[in-house]
Amino acid sequence: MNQPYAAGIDIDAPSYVQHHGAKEWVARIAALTKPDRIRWCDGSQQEYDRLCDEMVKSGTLKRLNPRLRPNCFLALSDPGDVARTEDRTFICSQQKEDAGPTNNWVEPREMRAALDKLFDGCMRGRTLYVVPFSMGPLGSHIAHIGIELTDSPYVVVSMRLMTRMTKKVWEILGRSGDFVPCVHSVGAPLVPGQKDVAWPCSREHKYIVHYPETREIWSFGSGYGGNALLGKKCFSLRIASVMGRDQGWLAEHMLILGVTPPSGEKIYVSAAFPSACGKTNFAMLIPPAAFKGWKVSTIGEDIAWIKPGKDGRFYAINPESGIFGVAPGTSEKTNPNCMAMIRSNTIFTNVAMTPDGDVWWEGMTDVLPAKLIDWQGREWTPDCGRKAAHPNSRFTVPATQCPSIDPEWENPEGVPISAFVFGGRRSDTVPLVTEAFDWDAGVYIAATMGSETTAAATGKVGVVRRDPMAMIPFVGYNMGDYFSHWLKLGRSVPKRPRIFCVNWFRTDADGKFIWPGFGENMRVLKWIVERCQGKAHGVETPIGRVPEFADVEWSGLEGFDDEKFRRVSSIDGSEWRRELKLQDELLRLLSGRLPRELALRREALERSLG
Ligand code: SAT
Ligand code: MN
Repeated sequence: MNQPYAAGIDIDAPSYVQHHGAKEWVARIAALTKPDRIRWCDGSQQEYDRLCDEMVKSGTLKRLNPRLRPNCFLALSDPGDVARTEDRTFICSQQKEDAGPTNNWVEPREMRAALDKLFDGCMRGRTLYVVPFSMGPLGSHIAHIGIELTDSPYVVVSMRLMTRMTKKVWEILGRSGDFVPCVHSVGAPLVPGQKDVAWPCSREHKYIVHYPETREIWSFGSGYGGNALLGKKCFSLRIASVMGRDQGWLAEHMLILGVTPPSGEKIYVSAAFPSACGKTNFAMLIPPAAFKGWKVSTIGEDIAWIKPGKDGRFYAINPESGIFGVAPGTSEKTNPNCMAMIRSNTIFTNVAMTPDGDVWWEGMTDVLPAKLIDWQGREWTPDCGRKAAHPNSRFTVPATQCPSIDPEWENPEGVPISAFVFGGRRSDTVPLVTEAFDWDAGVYIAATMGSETTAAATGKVGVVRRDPMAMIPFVGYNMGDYFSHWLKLGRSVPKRPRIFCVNWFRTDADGKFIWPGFGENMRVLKWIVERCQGKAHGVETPIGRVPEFADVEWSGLEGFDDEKFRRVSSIDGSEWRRELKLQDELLRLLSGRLPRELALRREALERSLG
């Protein structure tokens, strides 16, 4: 049944769309945003190819050299639209307290009024695309469905890579199934005859808005990454964290990897790191040659949805089906699996282009190319003093292309998790690896984890920013309540995972990393796996259990002696007493809703440090 929405045009829904609520919603949004036309996307390859062709014609995409990068494209964004905008991201719960002190909040009625004005006519001259998608394998009891309405074809093709975007979603929804409505506009209407730009966005207004009670997402003004691909951080973390709180599961900013030791006794590990800590590299780690018979496989590299299973364990899925990874720093040395993954069928955004139509970014090769077109479309030479690729430039690619993808990665039941790992970037204080004494102690470690800011993010280096569970920009409700949810849920799961804390980033007096990192992180991972299997030895310290030098596999790593090991793993009482004081800033901020267990754990820690 088609419905007129404006000037007698109807929404022309395909017959397989049976969901009246969804059709009404599309009609309502179309009446508000006033697009020139509506396209119902089916997620097919033909549709993807057609949209890419259209974007090549319009100048939004460049086709890369088909010999060097078959079926790959490059998009260069507006220089003012290059990353998620956390200061323009809002959690609009009815009560301010329910968003909590770590989120931006605006009263929902006030926000709706502001957005109504902005969205009115914002798609003029453009096409409204209706994008049905599933986060998680179709039909999995851990998966959920969303529909994104967007006026950006770049978003449509990106959503096809990042989510299960298919018209089959409409079958699953039937006449009345639940979905998360996601409305997105680049916020750049066209007047008749106005020529479009390659990367439309709004210079004046950016809003990334979540209504947790009604589970809606509204995004205005940006076409970039997590601001616009609403299945990612907006749905899979901010809204899903609220769903998880209400329904008894976890939506986490975590990679999921499998480790198979030579014995064949495979286990799965889920790990949370703030951005710029090498999550994608860790998820695709290749064990050093000395680790004969060990295998690491990838389930996901950014987000995990984790649900208690009937057997008393946690089961996790990767809700995404693609990878939206940071390009700079990715190389044959740091992540060969990733380099193989992005050889074809990849959309690159804001990287540099070589004269022969390939891509390049800082860190890709030791030798700099003599000439490039940089991410702003300008000529670049090594001595020009500018970066060729934007520091937050990206590749978007189907996860199936990852050489280390785990055979279970689409298992609708998920995979059982044996360990949670939390890590930040710390030049001192935090040792290479620690195992928490128990669940509550682990939640404390995760809740108080911090990471030093990198110049790219803030312009300031070395300031510790608290980033609980690497979720500070992603929890859709009060962070204190989120800690309570973790404590409670863990207690209800008899075979809960062990919790570990890692830090690859301790530096020496010259500011150089002491730990070699990358594939060598396998040495730490092996200890974690063997702790879970009850095999490895560790010693107690005030902050948790740690390996001694002899507990770690060193074969094949020349020159890393016990003196170096001491420098990456020592625990200094005075550093830790200072650390507790720094942690207090966060605990005080959340004091209104901080669970008692964490306050008690803080006291116990202080006592044991003496
Ligand atoms: O832009 S995204 O939010 O998808 C990636 C990130 O900032 O972590
Ligand atoms: Mn992320």
